[in-house]
Amino acid sequence: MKTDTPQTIYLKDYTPPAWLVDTVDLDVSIEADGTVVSATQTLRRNPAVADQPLVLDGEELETLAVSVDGREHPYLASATSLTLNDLPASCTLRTVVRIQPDNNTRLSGMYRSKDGYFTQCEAQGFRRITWFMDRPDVMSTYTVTLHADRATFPVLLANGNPVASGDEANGRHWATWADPFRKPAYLFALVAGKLDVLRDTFRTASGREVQLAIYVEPGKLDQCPHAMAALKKSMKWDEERFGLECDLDHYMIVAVGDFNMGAMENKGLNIFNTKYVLARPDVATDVDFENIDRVVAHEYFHNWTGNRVTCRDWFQLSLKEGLTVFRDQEFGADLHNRQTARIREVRGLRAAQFPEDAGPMAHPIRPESFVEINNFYTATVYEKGAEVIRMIQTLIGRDAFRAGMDEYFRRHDGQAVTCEDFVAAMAAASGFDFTQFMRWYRQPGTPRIAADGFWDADSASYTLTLSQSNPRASDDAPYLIPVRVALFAADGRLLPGSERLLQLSASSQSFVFENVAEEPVPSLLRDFSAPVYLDFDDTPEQLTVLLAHESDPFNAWEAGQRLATRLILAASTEIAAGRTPVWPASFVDAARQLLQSHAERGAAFVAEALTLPGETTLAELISVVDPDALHAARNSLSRHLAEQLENEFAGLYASLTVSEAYTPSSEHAGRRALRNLCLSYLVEFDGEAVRELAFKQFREADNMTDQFAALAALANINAADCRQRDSALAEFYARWQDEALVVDKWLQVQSTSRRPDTLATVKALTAHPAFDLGNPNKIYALIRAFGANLVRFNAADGSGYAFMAEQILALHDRNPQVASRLARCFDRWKKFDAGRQAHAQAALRRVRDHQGLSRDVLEVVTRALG
Ligand code: B3K
Ligand code: ZN
Repeated sequence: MKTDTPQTIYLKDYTPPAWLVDTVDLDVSIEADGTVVSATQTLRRNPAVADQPLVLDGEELETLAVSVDGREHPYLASATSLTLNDLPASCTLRTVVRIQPDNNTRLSGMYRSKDGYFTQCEAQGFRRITWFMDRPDVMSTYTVTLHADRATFPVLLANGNPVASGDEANGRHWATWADPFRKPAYLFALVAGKLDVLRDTFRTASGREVQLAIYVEPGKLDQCPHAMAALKKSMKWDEERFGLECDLDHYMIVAVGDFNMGAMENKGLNIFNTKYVLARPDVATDVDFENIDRVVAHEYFHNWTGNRVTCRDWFQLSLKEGLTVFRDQEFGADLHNRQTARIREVRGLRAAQFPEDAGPMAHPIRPESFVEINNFYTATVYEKGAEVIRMIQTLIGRDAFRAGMDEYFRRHDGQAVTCEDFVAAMAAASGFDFTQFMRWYRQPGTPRIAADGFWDADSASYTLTLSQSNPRASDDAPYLIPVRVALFAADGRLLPGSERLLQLSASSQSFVFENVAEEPVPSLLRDFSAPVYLDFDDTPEQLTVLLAHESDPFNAWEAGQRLATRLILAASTEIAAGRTPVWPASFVDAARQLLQSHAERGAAFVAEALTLPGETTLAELISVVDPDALHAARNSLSRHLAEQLENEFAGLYASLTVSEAYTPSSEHAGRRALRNLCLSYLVEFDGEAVRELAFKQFREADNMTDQFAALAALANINAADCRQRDSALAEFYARWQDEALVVDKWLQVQSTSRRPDTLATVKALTAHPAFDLGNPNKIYALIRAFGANLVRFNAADGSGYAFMAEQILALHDRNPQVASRLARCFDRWKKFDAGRQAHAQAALRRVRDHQGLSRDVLEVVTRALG
């Protein structure tokens, strides 16, 4: 394997393509000694660009023939490019290459999985299939013919519509597909395999009938109906909310167990990780069901935001990803529970994106440079990108946002465009000036807002002063930040007329509220109106008022999180100093009231409100993190709540049982969530009675949500004599060993366990038959999830770091994209003490200095060490 010479690509260097490709004809023949790809492209010089040779991208291609207009033509080939000089202004280029999908362990390009051949071309996988200008601003019309053995690969699929098919000699067959829509190469897909199919249809608002199909591993059809229902709901929702109809005759989803990411929006032929397709109540949890809704919708929504209008270059990735995440979030909120959806989005943002934005891989939602584009499919581009879109909607309102979307498609349908083009359409539709707002696209780092309030009794006015800063930004210029605010009375009443959307545009700015007759309790950043840190010295009493009375459920939840955060951080300092933390009765009282209010406020909300902030989120708030003290502090608060509220938890546990047959509805899911939260508090005591309680739930559950919650509770128990823990883990594996996605859960429940011996367990599991270094889901479940286990990964002796370095090196050549994601586990190494830092640095150096390290991993570890 050759060593890549890492090259940095810059946004400022963008130039349009010198050639345009109108049509692509692919003939793909799957044979015993490889796959032969004959590609015929009709080319013409781009009239807008000065004459240049034709330079095509390629990777691991064995070139068999090259001809121009039917005649041999000289060419210059390197490992990654094919250059042709002296071409006529328009011509037909034919190349024939052989590729080896059976040896493709990177899962980029065309590769073999258990049930057949699959492709993944975003971002730059098409060049691993044939010579091509592999860039998103080259859009062409594709026709594809596949040939393969009929018995082994009865299903032959490509983008678009089936045109013709037939038999060939030697038991082979062929099929031709034509995609009427121009598309960039990254949206190309093909599948050849032995698969079962679930079919359905959807009639669009204008009366067109779309054929729907979900292809899965034989025997898994009973796990497809939920995804099919999600697809139909998404199609309807996009018509209603955005007036966007499906433009296809055939919409196919193919599920594959070996896949680097979640799913891929290839035009008319989505390829999905099985994790986001397969579901049945006994094998998938409520969260799995909801994730499937969201991911199916996400890929479907890309058909407009990504495919009809695509990205000019890869720096614009957030143009399609931020917008499409925003769309799937809105769909999920409408379908399930808007309140808890928002809470979970923000929890996720704080656990993944805020740390990323403070670490070595920090980048603007539109990066300005990269070495390996696959390293930039990040929480920043996706989730912060979605927050930026949400802020646009907040600033101009829902109706103007819809008008802006209409304008975006009116202007750019069929084009490859930039983030500026999107914002310009929003500006045209709303009249809003986004000049200052564009800073959100250009700067890395999470801005901070410091707030200060002053109530003046004489004038009955309240002055709120907001100041902003972002130490990671390249200069001090202020952002435009929407800040939703309301004022409450001490008894919890909303002060009339106090609900406002403030536009913070200066470094420091004061906002005056009139007719405020009493000292108010301010509620800032309602519904998390901007992705920022808020520094405000609110008192525990004020937060308790908001937790109990704030009518914006997000900020009610947020008040509880702020209270818990302060207590845990203070306790962590106490514990580090060898003292025992003391917990205030007021917090326990607030928690008790929450539990008592579950009928009015909703079980799902109460479950979110009583889930303490995660260790990774808390660690971001500390300058030098002591992971053991932080872990002990958080657990100590859980245990304290469990002791003080034992009766409440036990009572609710008994009364919240869902007696109806399982459905993943948000109402039932909310009840299960709260009941299982009660269980997780009860096991804090770890006595025989609660072990039995959890074990009974484990054994008797008729659905995976309850079974897995019980297993997770038991898996955290440290006592060596806990036979229920050992039995549950053993029984779970024995029962589900043939369900790959459930085995992933079994691995993950062990790699994320609090137990001190977790690393030893994880190491042992790497040798278990269930583990497979060739399968990304297994690596994510066992290795990457361990890397997110703050207290165990960051063990003081450096054992977690050394283990991770080994795993990265074992994988970097085989699958650079997945290895690079593992390397991201080191992002926050500089937040720990000198001893841990020395261990982490040694591990990172060991990886960096490895001969022939893949470009993906090299970029991540170089930035981490820099
Ligand atoms: N667009 C794909 C991601 C492709 C990842 C390439 N490394 C999934 C999605 O966002 O829908
Ligand atoms: Zn996407």
